[in-house]
Amino acid sequence: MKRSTAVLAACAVALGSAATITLPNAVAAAQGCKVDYTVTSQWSGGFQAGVKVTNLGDTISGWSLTIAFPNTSQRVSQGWNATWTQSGSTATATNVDWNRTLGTGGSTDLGFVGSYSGSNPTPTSFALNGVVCTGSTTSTSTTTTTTTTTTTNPPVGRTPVEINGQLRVCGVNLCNQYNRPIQLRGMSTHGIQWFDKCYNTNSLNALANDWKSDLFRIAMYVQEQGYETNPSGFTNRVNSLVDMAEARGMYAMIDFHILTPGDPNYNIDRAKTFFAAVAQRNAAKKNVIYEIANEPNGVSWASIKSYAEQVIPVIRAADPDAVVIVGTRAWSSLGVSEGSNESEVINNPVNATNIMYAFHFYAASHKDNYRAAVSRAAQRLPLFVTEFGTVLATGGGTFDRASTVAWLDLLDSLKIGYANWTYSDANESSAALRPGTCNGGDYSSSGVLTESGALLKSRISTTDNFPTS
Ligand code: IDC
Repeated sequence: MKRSTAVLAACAVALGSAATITLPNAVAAAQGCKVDYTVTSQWSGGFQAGVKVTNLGDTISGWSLTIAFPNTSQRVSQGWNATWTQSGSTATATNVDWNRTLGTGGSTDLGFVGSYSGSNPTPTSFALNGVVCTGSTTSTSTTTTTTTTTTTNPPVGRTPVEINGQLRVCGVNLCNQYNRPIQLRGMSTHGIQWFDKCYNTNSLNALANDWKSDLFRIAMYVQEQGYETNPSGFTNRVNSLVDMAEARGMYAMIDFHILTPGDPNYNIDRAKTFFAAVAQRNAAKKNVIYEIANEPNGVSWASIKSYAEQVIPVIRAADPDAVVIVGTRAWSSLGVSEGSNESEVINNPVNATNIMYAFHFYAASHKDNYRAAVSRAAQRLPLFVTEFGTVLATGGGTFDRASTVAWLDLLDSLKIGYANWTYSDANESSAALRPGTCNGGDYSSSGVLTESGALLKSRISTTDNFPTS
């Protein structure tokens, strides 16, 4: 019904007010689109724009978006998340591999840096695969903080948790309730002791509905003004964030974010107390994954294994069927960052079932030799990339698109789940949201995304491939 109405509308446009319309036997695919165009910053002679494209028609595989500027003074000089060209006053963005397919209602975030002379008028129209996008919006968000309040309800239809149910480890994979391998893709919070205000109704709605995130990792630092300063307060906050993820059908990964000191045994009593509490409280839920040691460093694998073999039984006593993820040596690099490799784990695995091992990378720092280690290790060990950044290991510096894309392509091909550092507005290049975003209510428009956020949102929001039998 929806399809033929749209075809009729398209024909009516093409034929003007023609009285009789004969539908072809093979009904053409319905087409339609919407573009939200936001000038996110502007300076003398130059500007940056975010372009959110939403497909309102049937699924398309392969697309190009044209943007008609009113004159030739605007020039796209550099764009992302698409291949950009310009001819006269028309700029064209053509899909890249990973955002080729846009399902009905699916969207992708593009952006570009451009130049202009005189004033910087907004585009006159947008068209996706030649069909003009109706209902498009244009705005400038450079001087004011957007205060739109999003009142979107939790997603209707089947959420990641509804489809996949209780997870378990099967072989080297994470499997769903049908015992079929799945990949979960999502975002990590920043330290909740610092960025707590970023995790609220609107931001979680955006993560579930717009990002279509499967996963929400809750990074609870233990030191640095974290858990050790207020155990019950942090335990309660983690539990409430688990509930917020559950209400939106997302998996919640509870990250015991040890970092400095790097020996997890320093915090073993705190770990036992914390995990006993959260495992008992959340035992009946299907959406919880426990990550017991963010990034051990400067400590042997034997010490990490000993820690894991004491903490895992505490979790199992309360919540027997949940997946537990164990950090690995050298900032969860499987030992690589301290000159070792995955063989120390393969030869001496943690004595427990239903567990996975964490691998972390920062794309601008960790490249081919780390990818090679993951490719090898993935044949032998269940891996989960519980944290990664698109930038340097400092969390800042160069945003490395090429290395990030190489990593994500590898993880997709191996069905290795991931959470990106960070879903926050921290003033560092790893953050997905522009500084100041968490002071407002808008987490959905493309104007709130950093370059890193735009790339990750495009990747995470593509249709999941969750087997249901
Ligand atoms: C970084 C944050 C930064 C904060 C610092 C303090 O991005 O704002 O000041 O922690 O501890 C990790 C860690 C993660 C780091 C991140 C970037 O798990 O806590 O966050 N990183 O340095 N491992 C590798 C990189």
